Amino acid sequence: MDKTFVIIKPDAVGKAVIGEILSFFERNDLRIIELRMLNMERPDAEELYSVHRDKPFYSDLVEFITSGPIVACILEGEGAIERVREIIGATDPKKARSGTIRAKFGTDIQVNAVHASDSEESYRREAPIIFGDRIF
Ligand code: FUP
Repeated sequence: MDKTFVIIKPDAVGKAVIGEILSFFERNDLRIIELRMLNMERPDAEELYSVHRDKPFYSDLVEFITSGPIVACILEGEGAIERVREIIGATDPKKARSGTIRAKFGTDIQVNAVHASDSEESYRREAPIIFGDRIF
């Protein structure tokens, strides 16, 4: 079964919509098979966003994701990576299709409620940052 990695970011945790966001996934036949609330360590945040290391927004991104508690999970279901990307919507909440998580809960292109792996390769790099290699 396909799996993907999701983070509910500090803004959404602060808005107390963890349950609502998890419900989006459960309603769409994605099962939560790992779930953890934590404060992300800075080196882990740097690894999560390593593909953006050279971008101007990189340091703000690391600051933001380490600014408060997050909820990380692994979701399982057919076509999980692609389907979760559909459910969360475009990176910029203003451009996200209505009915998506980012359209409903996101604020702007950085403060956008959730992260989800965008490929199998990303999933294999990102999920162990929080859950270790035992998930494979
Ligand atoms: P996504 O995969 O939809 O999260 O989007 P990206 O991988 O392109 O971006 C990763 C994170 O960088 C986003 F969650 C928000 C942030 N970002 C900015 O802060 N500014 C930008 O111009 C683009 C992305």
